[in-house]
Amino acid sequence: MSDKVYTDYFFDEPAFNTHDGGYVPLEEAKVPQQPLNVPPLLKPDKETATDTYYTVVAQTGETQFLPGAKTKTWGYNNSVLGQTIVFEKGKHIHVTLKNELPELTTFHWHGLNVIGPYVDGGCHAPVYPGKSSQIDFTLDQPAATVWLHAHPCPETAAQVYHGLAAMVLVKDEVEAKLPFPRNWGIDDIPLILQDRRFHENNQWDYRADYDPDGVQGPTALINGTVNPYFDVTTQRLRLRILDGANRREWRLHFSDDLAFTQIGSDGGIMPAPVKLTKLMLTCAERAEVIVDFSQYKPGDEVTLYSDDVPLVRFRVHQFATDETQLPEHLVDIADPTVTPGLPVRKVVMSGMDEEVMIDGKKFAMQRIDARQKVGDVQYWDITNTNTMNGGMVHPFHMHGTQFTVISRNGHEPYPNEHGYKDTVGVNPGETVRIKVKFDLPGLYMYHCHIIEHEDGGMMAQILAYTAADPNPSYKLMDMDTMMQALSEERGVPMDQLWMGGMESYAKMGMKM
Ligand SMILES: [Cu+2]
Repeated sequence: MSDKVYTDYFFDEPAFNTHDGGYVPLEEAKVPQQPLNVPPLLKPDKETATDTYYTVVAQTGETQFLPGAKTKTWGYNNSVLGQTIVFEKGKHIHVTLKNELPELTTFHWHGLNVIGPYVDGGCHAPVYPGKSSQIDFTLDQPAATVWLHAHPCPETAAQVYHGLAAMVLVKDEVEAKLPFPRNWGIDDIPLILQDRRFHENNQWDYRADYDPDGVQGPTALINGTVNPYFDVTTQRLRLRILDGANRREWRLHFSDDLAFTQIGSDGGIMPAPVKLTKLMLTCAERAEVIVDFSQYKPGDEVTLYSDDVPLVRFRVHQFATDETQLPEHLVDIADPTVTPGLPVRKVVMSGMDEEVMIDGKKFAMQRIDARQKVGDVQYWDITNTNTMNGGMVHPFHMHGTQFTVISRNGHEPYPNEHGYKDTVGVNPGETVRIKVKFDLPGLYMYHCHIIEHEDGGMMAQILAYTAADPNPSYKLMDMDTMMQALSEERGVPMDQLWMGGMESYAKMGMKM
């Protein structure tokens, strides 16, 4: 592989979240170090040569993050976050989605190419408390690190903040042949990066911390662990990193400026490995990296930081020498020709705080904003009209497809953006050109993944249609149904119902 080592974060420094008026700096954890929690792999209910059956339960629980009182949390088959779900490419997957929470939720498969709007699990696929629903799909996409999270608009941010986020691994035969570590919990580990503020009695209080530009807290949680360490027992370690925070960007680097190798991005393994000393992730982005500890000896400690705050301490133990070299080329990325005659689709993300919009509109569940034919390949130009000073990076996310990044303001994308992506950070004043193709018909959302921005209306939806069925009709969720349900579930009158995103509409004099 190339010896070139990149030593910058690529994104525009003046737009880093550290410059926000509302920025909440991370604080170094004061509690004793604890072993990093590694969410176990979820056991299938049943497995045959062709089919796999899972049950995913959204449940309430209590989690011991800090000494003293446990924190009330939500999770998937777990008190918080979730067990890790594995899908094999080509297998027919059946999932029972059970809601044991006190309120409605949805199960969104972020990064999976599955049909919308129901299997995809966005806002149109509510599962009510005490109820369950069934989905099934066959995946035709490469091995990747994706995730499951709640997506009931405009309550997504609060539910994810409560803990509804789990890692999902897609496996295939191409990845299986590459010389990567893949021993779960030993040399292949998740790092789900989140931040929270602990209030009285160690509880989270989403409403108290509410900020329309994104909720932050001073305490970093890695896989739900405060101040974790991990015992390194192999020379090479594969980290599957997910920015699972509502708003926070993570600027990652190791002590000693240890270089590491990125092998994967959102949609799977990258065409070529990229060596870095710094890596910035915006909300919902993933990166798979391999860290080589060959220069360390037993007893050494290597620390992963975000900015200047330690996140995870890797305690080096005895390990066997590993001479594995990564090939220059890892996987092929399809580069389909743009369908002749299609204009470039323009998408504009504008505003901050309550004023956030896409194409001058706030999201409406019953409105279809755009159409694209299944199989067509089209350029999309995603523009962030914020100004550099006082603006912010908006992570643009699409459901139902993995796109490729073509250019940033006409220049090459960042060196680690040559693989499939479903989320791309757009700097203020920048236009990012992406190439988009839908393989499956359906209604799909696209939005900023600062979750308070999507709840606040920086979201739209597109119909991917076929010539055989150009105008499919879907039963779409609506605000009255949503509010009626939440009002009953919470036992509060409709006019006293609070959801963060509602304020953004109200302050703009708009109806949801
Ligand atoms: Cu945004």
